[in-house]
Amino acid sequence: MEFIHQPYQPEETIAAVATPPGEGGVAIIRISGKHALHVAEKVFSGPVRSFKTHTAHYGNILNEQGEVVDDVLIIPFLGKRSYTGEDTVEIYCHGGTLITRRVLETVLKAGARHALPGEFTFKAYINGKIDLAQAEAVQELIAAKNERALDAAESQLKGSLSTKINAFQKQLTIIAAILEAWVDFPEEGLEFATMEELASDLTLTAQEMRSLLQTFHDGSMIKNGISLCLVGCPNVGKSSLMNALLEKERAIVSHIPGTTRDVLEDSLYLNGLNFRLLDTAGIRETEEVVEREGIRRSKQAMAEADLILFVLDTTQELKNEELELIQQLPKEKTIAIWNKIDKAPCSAKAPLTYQVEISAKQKIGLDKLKATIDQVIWQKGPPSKEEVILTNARHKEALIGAINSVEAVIKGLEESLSPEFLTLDMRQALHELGKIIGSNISENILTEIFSRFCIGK
Ligand SMILES: Nc1nc2c(ncn2[C@@H]2O[C@H](COP(=O)(O)OP(=O)(O)OP(=O)(O)O)[C@@H](O)[C@H]2O)c(=O)[nH]1
Ligand SMILES: [Mg+2]
Repeated sequence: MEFIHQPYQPEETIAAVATPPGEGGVAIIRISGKHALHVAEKVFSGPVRSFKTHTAHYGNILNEQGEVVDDVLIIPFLGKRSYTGEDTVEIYCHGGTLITRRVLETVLKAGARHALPGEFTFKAYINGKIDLAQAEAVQELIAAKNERALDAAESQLKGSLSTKINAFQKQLTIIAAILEAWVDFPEEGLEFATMEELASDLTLTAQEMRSLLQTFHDGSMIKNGISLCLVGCPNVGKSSLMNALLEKERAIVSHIPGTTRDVLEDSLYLNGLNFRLLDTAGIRETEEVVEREGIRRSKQAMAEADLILFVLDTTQELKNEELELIQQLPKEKTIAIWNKIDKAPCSAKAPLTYQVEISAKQKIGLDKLKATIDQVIWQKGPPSKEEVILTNARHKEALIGAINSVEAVIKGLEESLSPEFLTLDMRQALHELGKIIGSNISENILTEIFSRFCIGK
C-alpha cells in the first residue's frame, strides 16, 4: 500500500468520511494531521483554532465562494488525545451521500489529502497510540459477526494480548541478557543463574506461550464460524432438523428415502456464535449414479465439519450403515441425535459420548440439542470475556515461531551448547514476539494488514 512506502509523509493532513456510505441521519468527516485545525478553520464559520479540545460547536461549512454547504457540528481532538494521536477535527454533517461528498470536497480543497484505507489507524500506530495487535483488533471489531468475536476484538483492542506478549518479551529478555553476558565474558561463566534455573524458567514461559497458542482453536471458531454437518441414513429426518433449527422450510422433506441429493448450506446464529449448517444426502448402498455422487459429497462434508450431528430414527433398529458410521465418526465432535421420539420412546443407544432425543417434526428437545452443541464446542468451558484468545493467524504463526526458538534454547541448555548459539535462538524468539505487536515488522506485512481496512478508519 502506497502510504507505507516513500514518499509517504506522516505529517500530511488527511481527511475522509468516517461513517459508512449511504444515507443516514449524520455522517462524520474526519480530518487528521498537523494542519487539521487550519484546514477546519478555513471551511468552518467559527474560530476553530480557539476551540477547546473535545468541545462541540455548531456552525456552517462554507465553500471557497463563502456559500453555505451544510450546517454542522464540529469537535476538535487536540494532540495525543485523539484517535490518531495527532490534531484531529471531526465534522458532523447531514448524512446524505451528496451532501457528505460536498463537505468532504470542501475540506480537501482547503488543503487536506484524501485518506487511504486504514490510514487513520496507521497514524495511530506510528504515533504510538496503539500497537499492531491493537490496530488489527480495530479491523476485527468492525468485522465481528457475533458477540464472542466482538468480545475478543474488544479485549485485544484494550491491549490484553499486547500485555501478555509484553510479559513474554520481558521474561525472555532477562534470560537473553544473562546469555549475552555469558558470551561477552565467557571466563566468568554463567554468573546470575545456573543452566538448570535458566532452562526451568524458559520451560515455564514456553508453557504459558503454548497455552496462549491453544486458544487459537476457540479463536478461529469464534472468528470464522463453525461448520455443523447433518449426517445419517435416508429418511431419518436430517432435512426436517435443518428446517427446525433454521426455523424456515429450507430443505425439501418427504417420506421418500433419498430426497436430499446434494449438500445444502445455510447460516445459523446460535449461542452467540455463527454456524454453517450443512444438510447432506442420506448414506446407503446404492447403484444410482446421482445419489452415489450425493453420498460421496455427504462423506466429504462430514470429514471437513467441525461438528457432526448424526441423526438416527428412534422407531427403527440400527442399520449396518449406521453401525459402520459409528465406527468412523470422531467421538469428540459427534452428537448422536435420536429423532422421531413423538412416534416412539427412545430405547436404543449408540456407543457415542453425546446423545440427544428430539422430534424435528414436533420441535421437541431442540433446546437440549443447542445446549449439547455448546457443550461439545467448549469442551473446557467457554472463554470468559476477559480471557485473552488468539484469533489472528498471523499472530499464531509468530507465536509458534517464538515457541520453537525457546524450545531450541532449552534443548541447547540441556546439551550444554555454546552460548553463542543460544543467544541466536533467544533473539529469534524475541523477534517473533515483536512481530505480533509490531516492534519489528516489515513494510510488506504492514501493507498487508492496513490494506484490509476501509477508508475513514
Ligand atoms: N413423526 C416424525 N416424523 C418425522 C420427524 N422428523 C422427520 N420426520 C419424517 O420423516 C420423513 C423423512 O424426513 P426428512 O427430513 O426428509 O429425512 P432426511 O433424513 O432428510 O432424508 P433424506 O433426505 O432422504 O436423506 C418425512 O416424512 C418427515 O416428515 C419426527 O420428528 N417425527
Ligand atoms: Mg433430506
